[in-house]
Amino acid sequence: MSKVIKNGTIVTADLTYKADVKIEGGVIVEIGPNLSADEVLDATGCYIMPGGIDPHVHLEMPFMGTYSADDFESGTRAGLAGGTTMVVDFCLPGPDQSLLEALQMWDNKTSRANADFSFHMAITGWNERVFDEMKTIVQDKGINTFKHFMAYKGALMVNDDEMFASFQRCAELGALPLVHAENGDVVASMTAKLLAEGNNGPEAHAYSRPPEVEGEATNRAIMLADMAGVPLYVVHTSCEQAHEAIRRARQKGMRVYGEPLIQHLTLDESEYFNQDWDHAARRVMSPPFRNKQHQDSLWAGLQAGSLSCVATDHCAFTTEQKRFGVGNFAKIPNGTGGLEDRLPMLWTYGVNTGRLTMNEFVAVTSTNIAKILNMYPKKGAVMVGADADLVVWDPNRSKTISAKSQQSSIDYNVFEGKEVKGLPRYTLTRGEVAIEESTVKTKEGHGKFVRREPFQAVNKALSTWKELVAPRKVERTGIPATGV
Ligand code: DUC
Ligand code: ZN
Ligand code: ZN
Ligand code: ZN
Repeated sequence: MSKVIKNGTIVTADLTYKADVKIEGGVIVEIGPNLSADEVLDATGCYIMPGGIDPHVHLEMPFMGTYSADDFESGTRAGLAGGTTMVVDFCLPGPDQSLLEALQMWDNKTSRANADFSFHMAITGWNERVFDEMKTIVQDKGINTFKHFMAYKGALMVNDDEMFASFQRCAELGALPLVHAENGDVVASMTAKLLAEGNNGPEAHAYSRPPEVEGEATNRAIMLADMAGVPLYVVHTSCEQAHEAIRRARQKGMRVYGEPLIQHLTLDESEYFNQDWDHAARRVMSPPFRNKQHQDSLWAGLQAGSLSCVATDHCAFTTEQKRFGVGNFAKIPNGTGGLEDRLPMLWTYGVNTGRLTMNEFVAVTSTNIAKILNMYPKKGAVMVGADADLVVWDPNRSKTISAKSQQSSIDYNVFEGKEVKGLPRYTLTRGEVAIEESTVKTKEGHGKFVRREPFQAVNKALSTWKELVAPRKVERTGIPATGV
C-alpha cells in the first residue's frame, strides 16, 4: 500500500517548497509534483515537516521512590498526538548494576511503544566493568551517548574524576557525553540549610538550585570535555549562566550543544510563588523554572544558534506522587510533562511571534537533534530514503491545552489553559497514520528501537590546553642527587 501526501508545502531545516510526498514500506520513496498512490492524504493549507524528535524523556523511570507515570505506550502516544514521532529515553543503571543488565530492563519496557525510540545510557558510577561495557554498548547495542548526572548526590551523581574518565572513554569510542549540569554538592548543602531553617515548601526547591549552580557545573563539564577531546551535549540548559558558558565554548570552536526545554522557554518562576501547594509542586523539576531574563537568553540562543535543540525532559508524576514531598520539598519527585505540547507550544510562542522561522523550528525540534545524535537522515529529514516519520502541520488549527483532553496519564498539565495555534492534521510514524486531527490511531508495539552508530571521527575540540601542557619528555641534565 502506497500513500501520497498532496497539496502541502514541505518545510525542512533549510527549504520551504511545494511538493507531494510519496511513501511506501515506511519510507519516503518520491518527492515531486503530481504524484499518485493507493491512498491520498490531503495537506491543503498545511506544512509537511519531519516529525519531532524528543531527545530527552523519562518513561516509566524509577526515581525518588516511585516511577514516572507515563510509560512507553502513553508517552509515545502523547508525543504522536503533538507531532513528535520519536523519543530518546535514559537508561539508568541502579547502584552496582551492570550497564547491560540495565539496558535489558529498559528494553523490556518498550514492547508497547507506538513510535520509534532510542536510549542514552547513564554512567552512574565508575569501575573497570563500566569501562568495558561502554564498548559493548556503543559497538553492539547501537547507543552512542552517555549521560552524566552532576547532581542528585548520593543517588545518580558522578564525581569529576569519574566523569573525566568516562569522557575520555567516550572520546576513544566515538561516543557523545551528555551532562545534567548542576553542582550536586552545593544543591545538597543549600537543601539541608533551607530545611533546617524551616523552608520546606516547593518554592524552596527553586532556592536550592539557583542559576549559579547550573552555570558553574556547565562550565566545569565543558572544560573537562575539552581536556578529554570530546564534544559535549548539555541537557536542559535553563539559564543565562549556562548558556553563556556554552556560547563561549562554541565561539572558541568547541562542539558543545545546549538543549533548552519548552517548559523553561514558556513558564517562569512565578509558578512557584503565590500559588497553592499542588500547583507549585507539580512544577518542581530540576533545573527549576527561571525568571524572564533567563527565558529571553534561551530564546536568543535558539535564534542565534548558540543553543541547538528544544526538548521536554518529560518525566511526569501525578499529584498524588508529588504529595510525597508535603513537609519536605526535597522529596517532591522532580519532573514535568510536555511531550504532547512541545511542538504546538514552540510554534505558538516561537513561530507565531516571529522569534523563530519555520525552518528554525524544524531544525531545533527535529533535524539538529537527528544530526547531533547521529541518526540523520534516517530521522529528521524529508528526503527520499528517510523514514516517513512526518507531521502534516495545520498552522490554523488551535486548541486550549487541558489535562482533560491530553494523552499523558497524569491528572494535570503544566500548560493548562494555554491557547496554542498550530497543531498536527496528521502524524505519521514510518508511513502509518497515528494521528488524524483529534482521532488517535496509534498502534501499540509499532515503535522500534533506532540504532545510533558511533561517530565516524571523534570530534576534537580546538583546545589550546593540550598544546600547552601535553606531556612532553624532557632530556634534562643537572638533576640533584636524591636521598638526604
Ligand atoms: N530533572 C527532573 O526534573 N526530572 C528527571 C531528572 C531531572 O534531571
Ligand atoms: Zn536532568
Ligand atoms: Zn532528564
Ligand atoms: Zn506498524
